[in-house]
Amino acid sequence: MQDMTTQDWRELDALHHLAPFTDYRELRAAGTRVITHAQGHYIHDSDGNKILDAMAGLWCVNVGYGRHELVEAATAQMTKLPYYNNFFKTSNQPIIALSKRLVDLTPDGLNNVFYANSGSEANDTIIRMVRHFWALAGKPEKKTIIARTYGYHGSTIMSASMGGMKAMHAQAAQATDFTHINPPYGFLYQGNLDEAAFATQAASWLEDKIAEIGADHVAAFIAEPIQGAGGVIIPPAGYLKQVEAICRKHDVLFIVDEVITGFGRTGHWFASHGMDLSPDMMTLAKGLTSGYVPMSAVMVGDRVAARLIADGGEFYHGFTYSGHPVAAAVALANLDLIERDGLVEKIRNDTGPYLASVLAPLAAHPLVGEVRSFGLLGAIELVKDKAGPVLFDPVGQVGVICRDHAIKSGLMVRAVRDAMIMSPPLTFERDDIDLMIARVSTALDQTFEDLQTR
Ligand code: PXG
Repeated sequence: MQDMTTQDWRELDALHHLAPFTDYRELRAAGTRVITHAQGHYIHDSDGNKILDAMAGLWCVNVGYGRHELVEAATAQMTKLPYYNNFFKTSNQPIIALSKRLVDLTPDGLNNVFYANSGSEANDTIIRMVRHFWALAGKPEKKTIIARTYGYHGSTIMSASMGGMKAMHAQAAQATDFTHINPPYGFLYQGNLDEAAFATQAASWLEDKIAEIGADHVAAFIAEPIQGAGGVIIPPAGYLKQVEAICRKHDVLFIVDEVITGFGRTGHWFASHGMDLSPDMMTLAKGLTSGYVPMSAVMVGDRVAARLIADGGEFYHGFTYSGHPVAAAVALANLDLIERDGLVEKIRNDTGPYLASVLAPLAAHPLVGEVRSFGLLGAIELVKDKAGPVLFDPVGQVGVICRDHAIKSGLMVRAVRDAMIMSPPLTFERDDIDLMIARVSTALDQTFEDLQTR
């Protein structure tokens, strides 16, 4: 396969590979981009393009590419113990060490960890644990889980049903006992309310939903502190704190999905710290290993864990690779790097505020309805008319035009509806942020020009 050309790779890919979240006919007509290698903050393709990765892979390569410490941790662990299961009264040293580390890093009260391989599996685990918990508590009718429109919790049938992506539900992923409320999406719903009033209003949507279903049928509420795949939706200050109080009042478990927001991205180890939350359970994945190998985790709070341990009997759930020693070794090395490089503090005190400051002027661009950021998560909403604002109709096309201009100019960003989304590696320096913003600005100008001639 050494002498294959890019065209050969494309053709072979088109023959056999069904990629995730892909329109196959469209991709086969257009041809895929073959990524060959990556270093630091750049990915390289087989056409020789070098692209600044403003998405950290898919919100996950938080320490950047080519970190030899992670490679060495994997190599050493593979040499010593590449695999052993944790099913039959066995465990392994890296997973024991990682569990202690995660318990120490996450908010108080989350003292037990269940491992899986993806965010989807972790959320499936949560769904089972939550329902099992209420059954053990003698309230099996407490089954419904409330989540939010545009929430993303994964792609297995259960996690996609829990998520709020309608297109996914339409493709055989609408299990029962899930329901959704509107997200605290200020750009669409805030109107003339100030931030505090909007926080209270958005939180009241949860209380309304609990009243509608009846608290004795509601098992849990789950939320991403900042909705990532849904478009970097940043809640008004205090919203989740109010939501947590509503959960407590109605005896509904409060769950946070920190798959994207965890491990420093928001300038705190976890967004829950910055927002002063004490969740009953927490989903972790992506940045846990910086994407070098798959791994996810469910942090289980004391209330749920105590019940499972005391009364649960055998928990009939787990995966071949639950608690994989190589993934655990990589996760530990990754946490070491985040600590050694001071990435959490750097985002909180330097690069996070810097990103906000250089994004702000883009709000003046004729295409831009709003810019927002939180730590190293950023979004630029494109609009047809700033007054209103008036969205494009149909939604989604202009975002793709802008994203494609950005990629052509050497910047990997993502479009969600008509928002340009950024979630760069946590190792981004100010000059990487400058280059990212310069390339996004150029893409905005090019998109604006395209629209004049359309
Ligand atoms: N929770 C959250 C908050 C996520 O962002 C998952 C769970 C599921 O994780 P796995 O590892 O099963 O993919 C995610 C994943 C996108 C995109 O287009 C985002 C994700 C996955 C795929 C695409 O932005 N997030």
